[in-house]
Amino acid sequence: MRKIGITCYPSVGGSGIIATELGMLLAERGNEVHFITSSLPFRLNRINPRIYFHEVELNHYPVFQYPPYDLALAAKMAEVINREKLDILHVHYAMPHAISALLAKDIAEHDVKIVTTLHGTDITVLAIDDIFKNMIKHGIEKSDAVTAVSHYLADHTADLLHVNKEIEVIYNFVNEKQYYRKEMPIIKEQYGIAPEEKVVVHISNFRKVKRLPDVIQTFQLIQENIPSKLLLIGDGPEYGTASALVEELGLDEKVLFLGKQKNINELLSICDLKLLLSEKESFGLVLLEAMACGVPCIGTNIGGIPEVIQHGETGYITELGDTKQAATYAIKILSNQEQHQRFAANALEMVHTQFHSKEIVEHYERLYDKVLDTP
Ligand code: GMT
Repeated sequence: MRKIGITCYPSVGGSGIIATELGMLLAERGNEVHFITSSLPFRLNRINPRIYFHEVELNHYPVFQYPPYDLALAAKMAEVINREKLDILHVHYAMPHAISALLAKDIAEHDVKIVTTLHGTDITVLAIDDIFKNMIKHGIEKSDAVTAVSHYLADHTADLLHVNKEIEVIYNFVNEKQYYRKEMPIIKEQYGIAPEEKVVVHISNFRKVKRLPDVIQTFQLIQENIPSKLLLIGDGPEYGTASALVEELGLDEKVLFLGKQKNINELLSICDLKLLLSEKESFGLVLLEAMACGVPCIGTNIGGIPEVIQHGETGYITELGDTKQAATYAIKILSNQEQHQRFAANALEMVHTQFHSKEIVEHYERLYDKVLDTP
């Protein structure tokens, strides 16, 4: 039995989902798991006596202009490393979590190995800011092992930071017990969607990089040819731009803004096609979630997306900003039932082979054992 500490951003987001699902699966496999996070991870929904939660408390000290999250986290990590005698501290994000972990390792008396997983946002955003570049490089090089969620991200990190460190690719996964297609036509009815209408979906945190206008413009072309509705699930800074565009294009009746939702698998189960037309995406976990629910996907030729969608097999890859091409592919899938069924079956097959949770968790365990065996 290994004693593993896990740190991530516990709020909604792919990295938090992966870290939490990984922790729950590791506990099911007999490991003792200690989440060290600023609040209870939102996906932590299963009871297991081997799962512990240690809250990083942020007090507002009058002398500090900002509460020092990274330092409070390091202090908490050091406390948990010592008290629980952790073997591994697995942090998600090089910046700031690997840096806090390195500091905690220096402070703690008990020896611990640090494993860092890169999810993309830390590298693509922070590593192009010169202030943080060397710090991220330091966090990566001083970790005992580093993983990235796609080959794209591993290569991009190596090119951008010239890191002297092997970066192992371990793909993301979904919890297959939660993500599967449930036939629930009642949900379609509740949202006012007619049985013959096709449902297109986009799920994200509505950041600019997710290119919501491209999603809406693609849908505009789709609905001219196929009776359909677009579900926009999530919320974020681009909400205003998206809703203005929907109004401008006269699509109010056809685009449903659902906001943040919990039971994504049930919503995905009424969907026929998923669009992810981002300009930055190291993996695109939402694609895998859709594929697990038998939904074919169209994504841009960006980052790790082509590693998740097999062009012409589970969906299509389009060039960034080419909404006409995306719509042509969408209409092709939605108007050909045989092709749709084949893509859906292929997508499920991919989830259960290339991205199977058991294989991925075992991969992480092998990595933990490798670092524990290295003096
Ligand atoms: O995409 C986001 O804005 C959220 C971000 C996160 O930190 O959760 O997602 C990143 O990690 C996910 C899990 O590995 C990946 O599926 C996303 O592609 C990645 N986002 C980007 O690279 C922009």
